[in-house]
Amino acid sequence: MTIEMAAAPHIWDPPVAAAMLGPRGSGKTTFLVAAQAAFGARGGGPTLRAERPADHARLRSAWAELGRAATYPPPDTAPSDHSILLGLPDGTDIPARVDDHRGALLDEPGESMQAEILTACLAQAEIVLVTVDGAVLAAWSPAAGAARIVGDLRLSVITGLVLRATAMRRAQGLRPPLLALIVTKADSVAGSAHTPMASMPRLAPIAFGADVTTLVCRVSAVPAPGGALVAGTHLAPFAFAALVRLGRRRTELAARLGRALQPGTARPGSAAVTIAMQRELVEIRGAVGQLVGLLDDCGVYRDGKPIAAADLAGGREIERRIP
Ligand SMILES: Nc1nc2c(ncn2[C@@H]2O[C@H](COP(=O)(O)OP(=O)(O)OP(=O)(O)O)[C@@H](O)[C@H]2O)c(=O)[nH]1
Ligand SMILES: [Mg+2]
Repeated sequence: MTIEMAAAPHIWDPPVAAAMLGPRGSGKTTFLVAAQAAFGARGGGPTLRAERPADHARLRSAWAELGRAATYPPPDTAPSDHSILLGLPDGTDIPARVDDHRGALLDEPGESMQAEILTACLAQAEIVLVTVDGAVLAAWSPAAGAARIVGDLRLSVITGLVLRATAMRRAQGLRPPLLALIVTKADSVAGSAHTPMASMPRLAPIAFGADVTTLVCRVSAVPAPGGALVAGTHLAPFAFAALVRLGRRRTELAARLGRALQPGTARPGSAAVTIAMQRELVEIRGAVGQLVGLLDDCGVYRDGKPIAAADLAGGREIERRIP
């Protein structure tokens, strides 16, 4: 049979591959702990759970420790990987694998063995989650110039690594990774005189270049009295990557469906394939509807220009093209 008839792999196979990168102490591990704490329980809304029970328990106890004694997770001495599930209110689980790289790596010389391993690892990532330390940002004044803070936030090192990973991906025919700039410790930023989010294009121009799709969000991990976390935008980076994947699939399906429905193209069995594609498009629309709201309060950029979250998944343009 033709490619049109071949069963497409399931949309979430393989899981979304995410790599977390940011300086030592910028809040990577705490972000993961807080994300699961805020959204770990099923209660009708979206959820974020570690797939492995031991991982789930470890993240939960790290949060309990944070709430009880304001003790944050210790600095990492090795990378850790987490298989997580972003659960949508309708019960759909979107799997992702998150590699949390220790920030100390960014202080090592660029040509070290570890940096080579890190670049190879980043080249596998569909999305790179860059933690931008909100406490460092809050202490900065834009009038002081960007050079020093770009160094403090390790954004120049990160840019170099992302560029190398992008080149490796291109050599394999893969797109550049999506980028999420996660401003952590948003509680520290709250009172600052400038708006750090607005400074991002100046501090991380790589995220606003041609052919790059970027999310800018902020998160905080300060437990409220009683231990609950004031829900924030912790799910946004995962929802963002999911929306992009859904948008690509939707575009591909809409084109295939358009071809299949052209008069004179019917082949044996094609009615079943057409119905399956239409059904999948309906499912995609449902998932998109549940994900878009998770990007409220975030900035989404493509080629350096702000776009609506719905446009990540094709938006109205693709809706018009679906037969
Ligand atoms: N005020 C505030 N402090 C935070 C927050 N999140 C993290 N911190 C502080 O930042 C420190 C470092 O956080 P981690 O999550 O361990 O940082 P990391 O990026 O994983 O660091 P490495 O493992 O060394 O790469 C914590 O020990 C806290 O002191 C936050 O939301 N608000
Ligand atoms: Mg860590």
